[in-house]
Amino acid sequence: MSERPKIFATRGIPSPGMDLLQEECDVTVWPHARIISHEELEESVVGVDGILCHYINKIDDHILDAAGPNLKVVATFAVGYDLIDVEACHKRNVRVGHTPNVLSDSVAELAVALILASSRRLRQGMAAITNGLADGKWENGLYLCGPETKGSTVGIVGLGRIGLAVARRLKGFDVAKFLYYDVNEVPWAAEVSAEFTSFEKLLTESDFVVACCSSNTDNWGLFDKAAFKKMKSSAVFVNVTRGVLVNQDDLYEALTTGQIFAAGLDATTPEPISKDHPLVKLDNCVILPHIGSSTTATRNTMSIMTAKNILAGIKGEPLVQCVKNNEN
Ligand code: 8YV
Repeated sequence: MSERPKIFATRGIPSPGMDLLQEECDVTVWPHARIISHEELEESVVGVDGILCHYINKIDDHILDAAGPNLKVVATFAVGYDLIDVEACHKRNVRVGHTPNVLSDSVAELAVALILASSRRLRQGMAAITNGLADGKWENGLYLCGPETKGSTVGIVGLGRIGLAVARRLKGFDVAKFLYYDVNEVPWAAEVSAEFTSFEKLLTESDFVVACCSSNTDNWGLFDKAAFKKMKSSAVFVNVTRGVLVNQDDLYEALTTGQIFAAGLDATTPEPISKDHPLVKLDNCVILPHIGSSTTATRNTMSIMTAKNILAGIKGEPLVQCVKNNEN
C-alpha cells in the first residue's frame, strides 16, 4: 500500500475542507490553542508533503529546509501571504496557494461594521448600558454623537477586491465621495466613482480612512504620526488588513490628543493584542481579533479552497488559487 501524503496544519480549518483533505491525506494539526512558534513549526514539518498554514505563520527558508524534499505545496488559509517567502518556495518547486476573492465580501462587511461601531460610539454606548444607565444613572446630554457616513468622503487605501467591496457597500449609505490611493490607478474604480488621489489628499479630505491594502515592506508604518496629523479631527480610521501598516504608538497619541475621532481595528501588532495594551483601554478604539473573514459561509468556502490547493499541489496539478506563478 502506498503511503498517504502527510500534511501538517498549524491550526484546524472548518470541516468541509478538513474532511476533503483527510479523505486523501494524513493530516496532523497543531494540537494547542496557542499559536505555534517558529521553532515548533520547524520541528513539526519534517518530511511532510504539504503545509497548511494561517496568515500568522512565517514560512521561510528554515521551515522549508526543515520540511525537506517531499514538500510540494504550502497553502495558507488566507488571501494575504505576506509572511510566506514565496521566492524561497518557488526556488524549491514548492507552490503556494491562498484564498483570494471568496473572503472579500465578509471582510468588507466587517470594515463597514467597524466604521459604524467607531463612528457611532458603540463601545461607549454598550458600556453605558452595562454600567447601569437604567439604574438611575441616565444623564441628560449622554448623546454619544459621532460623525455620519451620509454625505461623507470615504478614503480607501488599496482599492483591490476588498476595497472595492467596501465602497460598493458604502454606496448604500449615501456617501458623497470616494477617494482612493493605490500603487496604480485601477479601472474598476469607475464602478463606485472613486477618484484616484495622493495619500496626502486622501488623509486631509476624508471623513473615514479605510486601510484595505495588502501588506508589504513598502507600506509598513504607513499610518504614522505624520499621517494621523494630516487627518481631520473628526476622522475615523479603520484597518482591516495588517497591523504592521500602523504605528500603534502614533495611533494612540492621535486618539488621545484629539487628532482623530476614533479608530476601528481588525488587525493589530501583535496578534492577538494583549488586554493590557494601551489601545485596548481607549473607549474611542474598537479592536477585534482579526475576524474579517469569519462568517460561517466564507470560512467554509476558504477551507475547501485551501484543501483543494493542497490536494492539487501534492498531485502536481494546477492549484485553484496559486500565488504568483501564472497558473491562474
Ligand atoms: C485570515 C486574513 O485568513 O485572509 C487573510 O489574509 O488575514 C484572514 O482572513 C483568517 O483570519 C484566518 O486565519
